[in-house]
Amino acid sequence: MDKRESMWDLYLKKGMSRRTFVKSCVALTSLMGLSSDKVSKVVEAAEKKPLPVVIWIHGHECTGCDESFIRSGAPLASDLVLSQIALEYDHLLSAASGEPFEAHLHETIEKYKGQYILCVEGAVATKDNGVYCMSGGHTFTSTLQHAAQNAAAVIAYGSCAVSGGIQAAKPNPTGSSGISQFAGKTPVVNVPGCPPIPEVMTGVVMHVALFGTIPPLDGEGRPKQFYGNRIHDTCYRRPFFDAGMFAESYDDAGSKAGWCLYKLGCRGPETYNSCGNMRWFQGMSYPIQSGAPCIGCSNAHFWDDGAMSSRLPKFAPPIGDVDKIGAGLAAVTAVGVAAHAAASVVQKKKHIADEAKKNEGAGE
Ligand code: FSX
Ligand code: SF4
Ligand code: F3S
Repeated sequence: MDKRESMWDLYLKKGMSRRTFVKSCVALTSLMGLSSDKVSKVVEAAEKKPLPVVIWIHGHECTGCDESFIRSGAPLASDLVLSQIALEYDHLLSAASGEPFEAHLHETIEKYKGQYILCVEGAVATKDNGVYCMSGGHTFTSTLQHAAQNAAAVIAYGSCAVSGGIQAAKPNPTGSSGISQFAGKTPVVNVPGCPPIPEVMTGVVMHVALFGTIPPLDGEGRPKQFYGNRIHDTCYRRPFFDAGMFAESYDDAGSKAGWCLYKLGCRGPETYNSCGNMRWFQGMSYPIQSGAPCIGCSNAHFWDDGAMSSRLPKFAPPIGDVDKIGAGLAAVTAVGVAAHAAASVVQKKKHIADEAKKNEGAGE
């Protein structure tokens, strides 16, 4: 096989400084959820390891995942694609098309057998021998099987690839499912979300690329560093949940003042993802910050689970109990436990309720 360049080789070739290289390695270390004492290991790997060959295929989906990925801010997707990985094939990003493009896919698989990372977006349409999802004259099922079984690792990118997504929603006319059953013995990393946070994808790809292993996974095959917390655990509206202060409609004064969106069907209490701490678009915002409840887009079968309805989350107190939480906190205050925290919450509740009344009055 020809000698492939490392990330450092490429930085040198482009005339980029050692300082820029080390800065990129520091950024990658934090992106992979590693502690700062691992920076030297990342630098060493980035100096020596050849750029990872990545093949990126798309099945039954909306392409929103790749659209999310190309908006990765830290690192920029362009830096990743041009300087940190060797992206050999991508249905969306490659300029080539037609027979030479398809031939290149098969050549890459042969040439880098057992070494490349396969990123997969979209579900597999299994019904009627896979005819509902075809490209280049092949069913996606056969392309996926061939590419996955010869890969070093497979990354199932997006809820469609992980569990079938909207294609698998009832009545699932195409027999769509997630991809893992088609990967043979190749390890699969699940990165759910519709779409997932772009920097999460970058972090997972670079972890496999630089360390040659998949990151630590939870019981559902998701990288622990990104899916270890519920949205509810890191939500900035959480003090209002604890105080029993809930928005009653999308645009009421409470919603605008940051009250909890639980009564509007927020799935934060049952959804694991990093939206609350990483946020989107370089930390700019995320659904709850924009006034929309979490619809649980990282959960399997969230479409069938009433994602767009105001059904209350399964793993939180029933609404009657939730309404009592604020009163419960006040009682706790009375016996002097967590007095300051609870009192400030109750005080805030009164203050915000007064403000909300004022605003509503002003709006009439
Ligand atoms: Fe699914 Fe992704 Fe949702 Fe769309 O590739 S996870 S429908 S954002 O595009 O597959
Ligand atoms: Fe945040 Fe939703 Fe939890 Fe309320 S229910 S605290 S809005 S995650
Ligand atoms: Fe999805 Fe909920 Fe985050 S809807 S984008 S997991 S806040």
